[in-house]
Amino acid sequence: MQIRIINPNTTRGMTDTIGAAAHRVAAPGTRITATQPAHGPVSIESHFDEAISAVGVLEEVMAGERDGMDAYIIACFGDPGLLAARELTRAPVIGIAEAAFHMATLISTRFSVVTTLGRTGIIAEHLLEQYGFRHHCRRVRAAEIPVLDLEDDADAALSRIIDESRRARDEDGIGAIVLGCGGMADLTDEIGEAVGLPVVEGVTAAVKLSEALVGLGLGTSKYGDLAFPRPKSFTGEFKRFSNLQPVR
Ligand code: 5HY
Repeated sequence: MQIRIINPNTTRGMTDTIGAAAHRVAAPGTRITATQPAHGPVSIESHFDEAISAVGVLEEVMAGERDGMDAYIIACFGDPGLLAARELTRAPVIGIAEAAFHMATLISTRFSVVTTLGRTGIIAEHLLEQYGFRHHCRRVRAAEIPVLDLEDDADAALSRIIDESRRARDEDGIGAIVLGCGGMADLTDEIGEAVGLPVVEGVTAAVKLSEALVGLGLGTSKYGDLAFPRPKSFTGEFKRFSNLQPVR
């Protein structure tokens, strides 16, 4: 099977980190393609960044449909464009926040999230509510690091994430930590060893969930709100989206 894992920001180093983490856990028969949009924010740290990045995510799914992908992963902890992406395909589309929340509740009754900037914590809180995990999560914490520090100042970023994860362990009454950024995909083992709690990371969780869904012959339902978008005209620079037709 083929999984297209989409880093919604446009930082190639983070896309490579995400792709490498996905390859590490992929089953022998799973081929991973890690991509990023041709245009968009270099990092996603606000509602505005999320909104802009969603267009690129959708274009990557459209490209994946032409390439015959079996599943898609949106590798940003805000799951940007998730439901819109599901409208475009019969394949499973999984967001890394959604995947991490599901996995964390299978191994603990309470978890906390450790993300990058405190200002984006509300995005994770909205998703917890939307996906029905609000009562499982004790707190959404932030290491207060810019997303790209994960690439540009990795040692200092890791140290801050570990410190915040230890505070979560000691204060929140939890059984697991959820890492709240696609750029943390390569830090699971180091954080787990330093903190002494199970660490759930969304990229790798989404790879295994994608394999499970495809293996069960399950994909995005086309009945109801996730049916293909109604064809219509788009104007201006979005003219290319006019009268979209399903590829398969
Ligand atoms: C992410 N931003 O996973 C989110 C994380 C965040 O560029 N990739 C980004 O901190 O909201």
